[in-house]
Amino acid sequence: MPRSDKALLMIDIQNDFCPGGNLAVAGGDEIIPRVNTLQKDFAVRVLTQDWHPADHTSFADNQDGADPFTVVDMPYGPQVLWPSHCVQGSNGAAFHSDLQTDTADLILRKGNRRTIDSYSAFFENDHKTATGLEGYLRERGVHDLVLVGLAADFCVRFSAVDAAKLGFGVTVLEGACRAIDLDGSLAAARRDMLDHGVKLAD
Ligand code: VGL
Ligand code: ZN
Repeated sequence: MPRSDKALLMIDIQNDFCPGGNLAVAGGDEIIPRVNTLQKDFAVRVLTQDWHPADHTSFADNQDGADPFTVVDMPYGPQVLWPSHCVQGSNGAAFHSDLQTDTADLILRKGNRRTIDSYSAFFENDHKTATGLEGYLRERGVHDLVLVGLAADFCVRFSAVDAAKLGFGVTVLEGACRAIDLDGSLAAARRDMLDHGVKLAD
């Protein structure tokens, strides 16, 4: 029997983050067989789903003439402008069809408010507005988390750091993640996770 106080957090394994998607992460789909197998070892399984309205302010398309992958200042801090991705209800926002989703306890959607992005599964990018995931995990008796998914240097990173700050034991399985790696963002993410006590394993 898997330990009841351990949860597997599967971050944003969606078509737009896989090859052919609007914000494709190299090799994003390669992690799926391992993620499916891992689920058997966890009593609590959570999927997150990036879920933006088409007019989301993090999309370069919605910021006059701005190029994707540039950074702008938002009221809540710096924000990378992304190609439009994971638009609510679109095929790009759907989970990859090879991902086993029937086995999940919870699907948490994030980034659904127009004017604020949410990389972390716990807090929006103001680092204050809670998604409710902390309460869910605590009420389920979860103490330890294992994170896998996309992208290692954005949503996995910020979810892992927030979880560690909240006092969960956190491990990121790097072999079951893939990164965007924008201007050294993967190295910065690894440093940040280690500095916050996140364990990095393969
Ligand atoms: C993500 C950029 C924008 C992610 C989501 O899942 O890492 N990255 N939205
Ligand atoms: Zn997004």
